[in-house]
Amino acid sequence: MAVRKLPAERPRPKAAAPGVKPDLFLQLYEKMLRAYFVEEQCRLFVRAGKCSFYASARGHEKVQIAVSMLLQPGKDWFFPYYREKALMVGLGMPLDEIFQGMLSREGDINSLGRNMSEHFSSPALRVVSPTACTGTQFLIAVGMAMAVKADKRDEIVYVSGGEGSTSEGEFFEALNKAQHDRLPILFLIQNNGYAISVPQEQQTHSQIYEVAAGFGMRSVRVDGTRFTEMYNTLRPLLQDLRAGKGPLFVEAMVVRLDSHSSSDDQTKYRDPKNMEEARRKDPLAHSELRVREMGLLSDKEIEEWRARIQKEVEEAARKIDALPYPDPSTAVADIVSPNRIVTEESDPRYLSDKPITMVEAINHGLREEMELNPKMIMWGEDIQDPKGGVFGVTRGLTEAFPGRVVNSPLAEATIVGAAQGMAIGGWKPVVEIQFGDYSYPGYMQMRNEISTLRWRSASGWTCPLVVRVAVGGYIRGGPFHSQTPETLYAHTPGWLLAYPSHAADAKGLIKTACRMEDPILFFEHKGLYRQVYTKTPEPGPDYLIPFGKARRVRRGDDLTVVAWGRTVHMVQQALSQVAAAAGGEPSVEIIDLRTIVPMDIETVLESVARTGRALVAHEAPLFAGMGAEIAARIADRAFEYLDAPVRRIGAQDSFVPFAPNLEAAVLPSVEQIAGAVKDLLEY
Ligand SMILES: Cc1ncc(C[n+]2csc(CCOP(=O)(O)OP(=O)(O)O)c2C)c(N)n1
Ligand SMILES: [Mg+2]
Repeated sequence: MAVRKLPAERPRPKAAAPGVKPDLFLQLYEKMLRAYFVEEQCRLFVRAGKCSFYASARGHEKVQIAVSMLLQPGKDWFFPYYREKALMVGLGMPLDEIFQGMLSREGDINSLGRNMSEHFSSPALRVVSPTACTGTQFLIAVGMAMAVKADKRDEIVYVSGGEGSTSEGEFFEALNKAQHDRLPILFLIQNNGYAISVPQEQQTHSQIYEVAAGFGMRSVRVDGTRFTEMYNTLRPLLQDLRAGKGPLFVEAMVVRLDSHSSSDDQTKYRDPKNMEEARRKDPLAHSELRVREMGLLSDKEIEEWRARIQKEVEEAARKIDALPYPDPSTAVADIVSPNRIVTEESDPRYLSDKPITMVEAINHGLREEMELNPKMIMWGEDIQDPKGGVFGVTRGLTEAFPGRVVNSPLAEATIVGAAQGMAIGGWKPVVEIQFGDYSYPGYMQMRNEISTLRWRSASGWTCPLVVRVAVGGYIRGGPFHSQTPETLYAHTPGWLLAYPSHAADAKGLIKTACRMEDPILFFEHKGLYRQVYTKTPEPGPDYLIPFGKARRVRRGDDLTVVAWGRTVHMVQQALSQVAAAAGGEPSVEIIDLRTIVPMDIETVLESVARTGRALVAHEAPLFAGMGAEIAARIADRAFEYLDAPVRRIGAQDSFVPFAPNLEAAVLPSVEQIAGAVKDLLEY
């Protein structure tokens, strides 16, 4: 596609527009040309079948480049979305890197071919790898702005999205948190009037910049296809932002000159008149006109600039196109850190004989880690003193560490999304989800963003953080205070998952979690928090338990029972029942996994190879539960040692009902476990 034919040369008024120097126009024009030829080249790659996802930024390029000129590349932070090639050009991302990302070629620093094209990432430019999810970026940027503010740095966090993405709930959460905390964040909404085929009037009743103003935020609307006014409007506002005057919201009205993406054909839903109107606003054609009107370049010079930049772009494209795809052996690298931090369980060096509860153990572990790491910070619903969490786990910590243990808004996506951003910014968030049942507003962040960050950026970006989650039933909590969503999270690569069953393990594991380099889910069974049978003497401050090392609760020769969390104690009770009935202790080995991811399957297999029988007991529903995974591994690798089928005990495939007898009918019971133990021993 050629740029529209330029109008005949006009008289040359030499003066530039007020407040904008001529060389700024030339800088803008040069970058727009470069972005244009990159788009043209990508279009060719799509046609040749070399690039399967392409989202043209034509029509958005002026605002993107203007912003790149107003912010400070390498100093400020960028959370872009998928339509920002021109921003990358504006920031000075090398053409090689742009084409490596677009073509997924070997050495691609954006993602090593893992993330989709158009999803640019560059640690050097502080461009944080985006996902394809619309709207998730806002909260992560908020978290980064929290980090910048906490560090008292004069950096700005830029986050952008289309107008369609402002219908997502997380957008509103982000505005709320950003304004509440007066964060140094620039929201740039590029309103091109369409979300794929959906026009804005079907999207929202309100004007987007007014929505932001409604949150109390400084908010402006600008014409993103024209430079001078936009530049002059934004410059002082961004200076204020850098000076700490709170967030800024900019709705830039732009046009989408091309289809939504290479998979879309806008002629099917936009009429020719509408498209012609958009073309009349073509930012590049307008800039060429202005450059000529202002006498900055002659026609001949314009032709020379075009030829020079086109050549530069085509050469880079050709060079990268000649590279192979990344080696397939690299496809699953970078999912978790290669550095395990703790590999051996240390001596507990108990502080005294006095037993402590799990609540105390976790609280003390957190306190010790807060003392060690001044960058560790905690938030969650109600966690601040004097309440200290609905279960009291963080009680006393706000007082001990003023400003570092705070209440969050009642918004789980904010809790985990902001944690991710702050972790990227070098802090160590250890946040609380009050009930596992309510982790789901944060699930998008946990499933698509946090989990994939290290992998999708080829370790360019990481977010070590801990999400403590109160889980589990048997507390008469009903369907929405009893869930154990371990399977959901264990099935998401990138997360490590701990699930302790007693006080000493809880302390050793939470301390390790606070030091690890990965996102950690720390499941705390609320039915165990204060149980006498989970009490142990308190391990000392150097006690660390590695992830992926199970604990042998007791030795035995005839059956291996694998459990974790509350079921560990149920298995012990079941064995007492069996012993009472049989008049003697059965020789049963109990293995407490302690961490579900990574799973210490070797200890399980070694045990099953000795006992020849296996039972897995868990609280979550049986269907597709962790028991299925463990049983499958035993069947695969210890089949020849088995003297009986591998059995599983779990909850019924239901929700947890409220009435006590109904709850008991759904969740696994000690009697069921005892029955399974007996059956297997007699098999
Ligand atoms: C959470 C989520 N839902 C749906 C999609 C599919 N999708 C991708 S882009 C898009 C439209 C986005 O429009 P807008 O935010 O206006 O940005 P634009 O593409 O117009 O720049 C949709 C529905 C997605 N990527 N993520
Ligand atoms: Mg749009």
